[in-house]
Amino acid sequence: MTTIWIIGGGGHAKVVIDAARSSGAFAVAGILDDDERAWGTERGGPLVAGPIAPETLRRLGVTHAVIAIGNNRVREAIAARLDGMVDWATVVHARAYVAAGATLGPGTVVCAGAIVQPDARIGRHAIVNTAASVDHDCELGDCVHVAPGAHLAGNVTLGEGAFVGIGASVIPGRAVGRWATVGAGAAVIADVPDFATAVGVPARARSAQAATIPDM
Ligand code: JB2
Repeated sequence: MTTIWIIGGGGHAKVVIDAARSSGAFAVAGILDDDERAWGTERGGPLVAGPIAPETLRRLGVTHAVIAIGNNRVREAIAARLDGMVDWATVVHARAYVAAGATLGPGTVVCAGAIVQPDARIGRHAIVNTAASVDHDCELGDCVHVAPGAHLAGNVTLGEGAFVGIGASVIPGRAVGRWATVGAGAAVIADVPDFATAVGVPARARSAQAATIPDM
């Protein structure tokens, strides 16, 4: 069993802690979060021990971690900041299904009820959230998020940082571009360009003027 730390102490952390524990592969040592009001508080057992900083990792002897923050840009930034300092854990809930031949990158989380079918390839720090599905031969880039109940048919491509909202679906073979957003419940039947937002049934895309990058 590997001891891991959870990075981020909000709602998604609860889901990731549950997935990690259920898998039987991990013991959760604690949580790191930059919000000092959270320090010393607990999340279903593990305590928030301090900030997301190299000094904290050294002080606590953190060797393995997973970033449990829903925002794709924030996960990307934290991963870049800590890369090389920890090994990123790949967490699959005991009640998720990941088929033979599917691959999951370091730091990726597959939540309860999610399904990943054969030969799907998923990059680093991705989230396949509750009861989402990723069908055969899909290719998902780093830091994507397939929200709860969203479904990707076979051979779908998600570029780095793409977000597919709750209950949305993408028909076979379509591509959702880098850092694009698919709105809740949308039905994607045509490719979505990089950085665009696509909403509705069928989904219509509008280009973004600029990607919003949250503060670190
Ligand atoms: O820019 C940031 C930042 N933004 C939020 N930099 C750093 N270093 N930390 C950040 N955080 C931290 O992530 C906050 O301190 C907070 O503890 C945590 C985010 O918690 P929150 O509950 O707001 O979001 P979440 O990511 O846990 O959950 C979101 O995503 C999930 C997938 C929510 O939308 C959930 O409803 C959703 N299920």
